[in-house]
Amino acid sequence: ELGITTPKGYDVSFHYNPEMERHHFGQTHPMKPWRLTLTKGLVTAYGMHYTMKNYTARAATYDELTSFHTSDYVDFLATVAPQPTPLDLDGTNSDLKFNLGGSDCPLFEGLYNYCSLSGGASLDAARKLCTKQSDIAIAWGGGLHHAKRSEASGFCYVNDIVIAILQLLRVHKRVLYIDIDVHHGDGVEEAFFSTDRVMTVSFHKYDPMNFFPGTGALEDNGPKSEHNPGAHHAINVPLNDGITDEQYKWLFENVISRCVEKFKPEAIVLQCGADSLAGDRLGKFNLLVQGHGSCVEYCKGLGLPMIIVGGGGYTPKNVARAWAYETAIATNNQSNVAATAEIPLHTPYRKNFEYDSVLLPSIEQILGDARQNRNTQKRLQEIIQHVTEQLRFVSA
Ligand code: ZLM
Ligand code: CA
Ligand code: ZN
Repeated sequence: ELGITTPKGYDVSFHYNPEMERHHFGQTHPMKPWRLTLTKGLVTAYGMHYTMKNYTARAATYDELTSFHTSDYVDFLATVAPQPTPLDLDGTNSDLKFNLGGSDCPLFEGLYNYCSLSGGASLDAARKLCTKQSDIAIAWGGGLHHAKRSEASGFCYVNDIVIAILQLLRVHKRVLYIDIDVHHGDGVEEAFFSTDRVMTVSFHKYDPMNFFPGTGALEDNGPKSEHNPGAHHAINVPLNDGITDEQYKWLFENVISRCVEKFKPEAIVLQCGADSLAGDRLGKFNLLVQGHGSCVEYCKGLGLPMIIVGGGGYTPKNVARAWAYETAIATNNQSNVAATAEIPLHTPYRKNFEYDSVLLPSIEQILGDARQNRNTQKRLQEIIQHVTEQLRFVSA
């Protein structure tokens, strides 16, 4: 063991079910549930499990799933037979029922179990916050932000985040949702379009013709119909490829501090999609584990009860690095992680880690050369300007 002492700090809980990793979307599908096993392996290798409460997440019940989703949709998810991955690779097959069975959202073996486990973990996390048994509750198996009330979308079938936020709203007046996945958090945004009790903030790559899901423009701040209390409560931060740690951290802190100041949330849900890291199979940012983690650090520093969920992340070893590092931030184990920059030898998954087996590889180690940064400082200033103007309409 590494001689880890229990650091003073927040009560942290970790909600995980090893059953999730047994599910496969298909041979070459980007979403690999075993990245959760890799994450848990690293967390354990560093001894972080001694400094938080560990819960085996249960499956969400039918009633819990239908707190957001329609029963038609959940019934179909529960009963539809698994189907082989379709050959229709462009996924433009519009006669799919509930958008299920295309190449993005295949009908694989055990799908309903997988969805319920993801939902159960995030919901357990929410309940721990509601009862004040946890200050920070972590559910890396959640974060599936594209799922709609009655439709699967972008590798997401059940929106565990919406279900968890609905639970938080039983106890907390206002919930701030923050999404650092490289994709727009459209499902969560849409679910809370008509309430002023949830503010959603998504940072994402925005290129409507070429990048999924194509929504989340700077000017999209919630439907501005006359009597919609939810207007102005959707904040979008559209970005281009190549953004660096320094820019992202600066933008994140500027945007989030303003949101917190005006909206005065009583709880935070942070979606930590790791496809915003450099070297991701789908994302093209230049973020290091440190830059991604600085968002978790900043949110923790706000001192509000917080749920941390996963999300995207398609280069499994980098996902595990980021989520282990972020677990360390939550549990105050950061110094242990930094001091042991080399991944501990006894991790059973060490063979999965390249780059000399370090936890915090440099951009050169990951990419050879950084991607060209297509974000100008001027544009980032404009974003902050627009967000500030939107927030004039928001009050606690
Ligand atoms: N084609 N296989 C992010 C969700 C992103 C829609 C274009 C599918 C893929 C992708 C699937 C093995 C989160 C789109 C893409 C080809 C229609 C997306 C199966 C490769 C594969 O090799 C693949 C046969 C597949 C899917 C790439 N799909 C890349 N990008 C997006 C969805 C989810 O990270 O935000 C949260 C978990 N879909 O661009 C198409 C339009 C389907
Ligand atoms: Ca996002
Ligand atoms: Zn994503």
